[in-house]
Amino acid sequence: MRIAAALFAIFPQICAADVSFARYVDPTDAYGHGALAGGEYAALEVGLTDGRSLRLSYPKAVFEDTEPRLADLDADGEMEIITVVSTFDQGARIQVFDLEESVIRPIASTAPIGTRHRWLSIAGIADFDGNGLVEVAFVDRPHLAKVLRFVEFDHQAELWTVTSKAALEGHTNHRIGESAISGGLRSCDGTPEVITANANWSRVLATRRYETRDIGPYDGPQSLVSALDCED
Ligand SMILES: [Ca+2]
Ligand SMILES: [Ca+2]
Repeated sequence: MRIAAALFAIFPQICAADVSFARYVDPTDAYGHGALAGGEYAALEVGLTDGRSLRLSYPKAVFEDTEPRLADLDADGEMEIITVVSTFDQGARIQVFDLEESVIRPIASTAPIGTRHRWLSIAGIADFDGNGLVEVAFVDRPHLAKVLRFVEFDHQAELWTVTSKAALEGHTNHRIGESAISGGLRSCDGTPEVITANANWSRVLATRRYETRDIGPYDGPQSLVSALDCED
């Protein structure tokens, strides 16, 4: 027992490797959507704090996103990995993974949009309504439906639940064919807000606690950058 305890003290990472980084790898045209330029990947790579790296891929789906996002959704001190997975026949969904004994494990997801070549773009991750649980904000079909959705992730007794908290029409954060997602998360006064453009890219919108307000004209990409910098 003493030896085991001593080894754990010296090499805690052997017993508790955590997520160090995550990235999408292996760009692919297998899905052939092309909405997000350069944004379709065959695999997710997760680096561990002990130096190892793991990979995960799907036979009939791709990662369709700019980058995986790390956030501790259940406040247990370990990062979850938030991704966008697009299946060839059902389109995009938010897919969350964690590490379980150094295996990338899918733990929670939204329902897929339901149609091939229909996408969603993540806008921000925070506790947007202050109830202690984290929501992921995303634009559902930023070129078509343009709905800003908030979904809450809750982890209780080994069970993850995903709950829709709000659906607000008239938002977008991506133009078809661009490689980046525009707007995002800001917190100018301690309350998280999502910055988006309105549906026809003429106004900048700020949404806090599921209420949207118009904060000025959209005069090009700099308008959203300035808003993220709390300059409105
Ligand atoms: Ca966690
Ligand atoms: Ca919340």
